[in-house]
Amino acid sequence: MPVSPASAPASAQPAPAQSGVVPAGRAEPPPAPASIAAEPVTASAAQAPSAAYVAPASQEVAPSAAPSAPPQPESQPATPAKTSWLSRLKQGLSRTGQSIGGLFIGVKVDENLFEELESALIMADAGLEATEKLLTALRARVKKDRIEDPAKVRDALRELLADHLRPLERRFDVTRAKPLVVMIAGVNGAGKTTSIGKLAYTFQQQGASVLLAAGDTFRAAAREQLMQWGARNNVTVIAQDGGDPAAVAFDAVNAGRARGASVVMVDTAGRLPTQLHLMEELKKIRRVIGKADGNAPHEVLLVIDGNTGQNALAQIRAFDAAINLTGLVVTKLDGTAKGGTLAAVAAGSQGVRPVPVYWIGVGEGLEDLQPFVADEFASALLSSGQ
Ligand SMILES: Nc1nc2c(ncn2[C@@H]2O[C@H](COP(=O)(O)OP(=O)(O)OP(=O)(O)O)[C@@H](O)[C@H]2O)c(=O)[nH]1
Ligand SMILES: [Mg+2]
Repeated sequence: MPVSPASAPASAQPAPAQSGVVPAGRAEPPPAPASIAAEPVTASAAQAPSAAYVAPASQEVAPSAAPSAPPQPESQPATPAKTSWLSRLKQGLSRTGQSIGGLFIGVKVDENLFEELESALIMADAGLEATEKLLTALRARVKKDRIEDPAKVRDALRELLADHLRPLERRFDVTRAKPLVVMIAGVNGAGKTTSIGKLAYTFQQQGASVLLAAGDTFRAAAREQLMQWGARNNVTVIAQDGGDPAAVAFDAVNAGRARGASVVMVDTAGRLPTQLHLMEELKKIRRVIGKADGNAPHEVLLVIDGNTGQNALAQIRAFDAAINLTGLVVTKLDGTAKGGTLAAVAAGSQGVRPVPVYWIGVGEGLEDLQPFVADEFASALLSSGQ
């Protein structure tokens, strides 16, 4: 659970259930006419005729202060040194016991070292393709440059790994549409809601106004978790008491447009790719968002727990097939994650599309979601943790 807001506005409490809850099994909403889309989503819209798809049930949980007020992270330092999250990443990635960086200490540069490196990369979930590619290039580099110092071999591998990972590096452009509609999906507990909370903070720091949609309508606790993040960041949350997550997403996109929000982020319930009906539901959410705004969702992000290992590839493949991903968020890299998975993604292992990695999560604080930078990641992966 995220930290509770130190001073959650009273209005951030979930409103009581309303009579206008979207009936289960309702047909998909039609595209919203412009006049309807311009309506702000309010609780009173519950009285709207059911034929009109105007936020019949979504509740708006607005922060008590002006939405433009700056976020007030209570327990976070304003600007923690970058070194602090980098060192957390390094520590996290080197804690596996198979630390690749450690292999270079006090050894000779010989075939034995290459073999150890090969095993370590595979153990770190880098996959066969990436491991072979990196080792072949490293052997060639060592030979060509006649490298005899193991530390220099490590530098060479770091460079090769960074080059290998660089195609995954992509800057997230929050201004390329208004509102930029971002749909977030992933398996249970991957860190979706927490990442949305951190991103809300990050986007606000960049001057963007944010609106959140509580598309995880299965659990009241999930809605409340997002509301807490909303209160903490001082942003409005569009939520509904049970009902159809696609309807909440639809309402939120319309609300975002009506009030000129820069970003609308749609949370979704965790699901396994094997739960086919839930994957269908995800496709529906995506489709219905497109009915509220023909170009949306502009970003479709998969959140992956960094500890997932090779199964991450299967997750990416399945979610990509269902909802056409535009980016990844990899969380919990501060823990015991091996981190090599991203090398496997970059290599297109197991038929995965190398989906860009926008952010990596290195902790539970507001500023612990950082842009993925190939150079930094490669350094952390090859650090001996010292
Ligand atoms: N250490 C660490 N913990 C994280 C990170 N990101 C998320 N978590 C924790 O992981 C747990 C699950 O996070 P949620 O955001 O609730 O995950 P979710 O994907 O929304 O979960 P469901 O909605 O239940 O599917 C929480 O305890 C988070 O604090 C991270 O980068 N580092
Ligand atoms: Mg969640």
